[in-house]
This record gives sequence, structure tokens and C-alpha cells, in this order.
Amino acid sequence: MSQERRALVTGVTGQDGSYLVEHLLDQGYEVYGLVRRSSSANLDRLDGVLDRLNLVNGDLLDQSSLMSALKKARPHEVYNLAAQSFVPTSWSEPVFTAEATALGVLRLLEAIRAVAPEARFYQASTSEMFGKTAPPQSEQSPFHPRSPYGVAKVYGHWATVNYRESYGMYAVSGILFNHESPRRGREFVTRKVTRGVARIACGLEDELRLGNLEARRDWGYAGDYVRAMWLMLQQEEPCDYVIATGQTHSVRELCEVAFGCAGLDWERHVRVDEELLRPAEVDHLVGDPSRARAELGWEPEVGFEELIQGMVEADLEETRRGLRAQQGS
Ligand code: NAP
Ligand code: F7E
Repeated sequence: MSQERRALVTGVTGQDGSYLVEHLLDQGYEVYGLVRRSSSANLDRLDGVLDRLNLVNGDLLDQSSLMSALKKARPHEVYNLAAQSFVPTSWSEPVFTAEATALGVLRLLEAIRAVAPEARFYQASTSEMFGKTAPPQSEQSPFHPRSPYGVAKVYGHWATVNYRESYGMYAVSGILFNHESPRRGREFVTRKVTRGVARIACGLEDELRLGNLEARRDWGYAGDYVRAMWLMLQQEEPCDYVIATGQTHSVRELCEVAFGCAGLDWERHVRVDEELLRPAEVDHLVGDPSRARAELGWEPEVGFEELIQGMVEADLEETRRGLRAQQGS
């Protein structure tokens, strides 16, 4: 890239943040990552890029910290990936979820308007906004969120659209369906299953407790999805896009595939735990990514089986490394 480009990424310590930073560095960007204070280090996912990344302190709950971060980074592009993103926590901590996941978007938009009005803005919206709406879900589908998280994300989505329409900002909302990787948080179902498979295969555990096995998701690979985020900020006109694979699988099928990767029969190990059922469920998600395909030229490269196999292999490796370290100590 000939021209100097700077990007500010919030949520940089999360799954998507780490892949997006790698993508932006590959494109020649100077990258700034917003991190909030933590009592223990949580930069593991950024291992390979820390020496090329500028960390700035800030929190979506603190308006002045966002203004300072923008002044420091002077970004051409801002990617808002920070959120309280785990759906069950949104029932146990609904007000905190709204503060970070809904009002946090507004705080950042206001800070951009004041400090960096020319910066292009990406909001990490989600298929959870569709909730109860029948599949396939596209940019035209109505929202019917089923959790405080989904409700908060609908607010962030409309705040983004409204700032585009009110102030002419280049602000876009990427409506991304579930995307996973070996860097996925351990509490999300794909990683919980692939890590469970690894621990069972290594003899550390025998049972994996799950909730609703019938829920269906359109699962893609996080590395593919961050490319779409970047593409959305490179267009002539700002526009919102659904990013998905168009394929759907149940949690039951996920178990079959993941346990099968380690030569295990999932039915011998998986138990349904009613405590893990949600107060309201999103039953069936299948995205229609036609607009992204036509206008961004975006296609997912990693399919479901390959994704799950890669996650199982990574978890087997991590579990064996942990065992070796224990034996050595
Ligand atoms: P994630 O792994 O849970 O990461 C969330 C990030 O947000 C972390 O870096 C976290 O920092 C940060 N954060 C949370 N509260 C914050 C606050 N108050 N101030 C500043 N930072 C804060 O999430 P992800 O899977 O990478 O997802 C990225 C974004 O896409 C999220 O907004 C999520 O809701 C959305 N999304 C995800 C998916 C998906 O399938 N992954 C699909 C659609 C949309 P700490 O490390 O300090 O906790
Ligand atoms: O659940 C079912 C659960 O927590 C998927 C977030 O990144 O994607 C994610 O939200 C499904 C649900 O993801 C367990 O009931 C069964 O139907 O992996 P999950 P999610 O809720 O779809 C969206 C797009 C986001 O935006 C969110 O930020 O799996 N399920 N048993 C289970 N889920 C979990 N976590 N744990 C179980 O034991």
C-alpha cells in the first residue's frame, strides 16, 4: 500500500481482533488496538503480532478514554469489535451488556464525530439480531432478538445506520453469522466441544455436558470473516452486509463431526444438562450472503468439516502440550 493507513481496533484481545490485526498488518496498516485494564495478562491471542501493534488504553464504558485513543491513533478506519459477546452472560449481566454492547457503540460514534469525523467506522453486528426470524436471513430480514445481547446489538446496529444517515459518516454494520477458530473463547459451543473431545481423547475427562443439541447455526471460519470486515470499509459507498456461509448444522451434528475427528462416538460422552438451556433460544440461523458475494467479491474459503477438524487438532495439540508440561514438572 503506497499511502499511509492507520486503523484503530477495539476488542483487539478477542478472537476476531487477533485475526483482524494480522490482516491489517498484512495490508500495510499501522494498527492501534484498544485494551481495557485487566488484573492479569490477556494478550495471548496477539502473541505473534505484539511487536508490530500499538496498544492504547481505553474502555467502551469510558467516553474520555475513547476520545484519547482516537487522538493518539488518528485512524483512517475504526473497527468496533469490543462487546460483552457471550449470550448467556447477557441474561446474568443485562445492564453491563447494554452498557458495553449497545451504549458502547454510541460512545464510540460520538467520539469519532468529535475527534476523527473522516474515519470510516465498522460495527460488529450479529445474526443474533435476527433471533426468531425464519431462515434464510438477509439484509432485508426483520430483527427479532432473543437475548439481552441480541437486543443490545440491534441498538448498536441502528446507531451505526443513524450516524451514517444523520451525519454522512462512512459507518457500516457487518451482520456476521457465527464464526469460529482455534482462538475461539472456551465457553462458546464449538470450542467447548472441540476442547472436550481433546480432553476425552487424552483420558482427562469422560463426559461433556451441553445444552440444546437441536439449535442450528451457520458456522464459518473467523479468518475468512475478518477479510469481509476490511472489504466493507474499502467500498465507494457505505453499506451493510450479511456475512455467512449459507450452510447450517445443528449442535448434534457438530458433536458427531468433532468426536468423529478423534475416532470417538459422541453419544457415549455427551450429556444434556437442563441448566445449560437458555431462557429463550435462537433455533435456526442460515445466512444469505448474496450481497457480499456480488458487491464485495467475498467468499468463505474454509468449510464446516475443515473448520471443526482444525479446531480439534489444535485442542489435541494444546492438551498434549499441557500434559507434557505437567509430566516434566
Ligand atoms: P470476544 O472474543 O468475546 O472478544 C470481545 C472483545 O471485547 C475482547 O477483546 C474484550 O476485551 C473486549 N471488550 C469487552 N468489553 C469491553 C469494554 N467495555 N471495553 C473495551 N473492550 C471490551 O468476541 P469475538 O468473537 O472476537 O467477536 C468480536 C465482535 O463481533 C463482538 O462484538 C461480538 O459481539 C461480535 N460478533 C461475533 C461473532 C462470532 O461468531 N464470533 C458473530 C457476530 C458478531 P477483554 O479481553 O478485556 O475481555
Ligand atoms: O451457542 C447451543 C446454544 O454460545 C451456539 C457469539 O459469538 O455467535 C455467538 O453466539 C448454540 C446455541 O454461540 C451449549 O444454546 C448447546 O443455540 O456458541 P454459542 P451463540 O449464542 O450463537 C453470535 C453470532 C454472536 O454474535 C455471539 O457474540 O449452541 N449450545 N449447548 C450451547 N452453547 C454453549 N455456549 N454452551 C453449551 O454447552
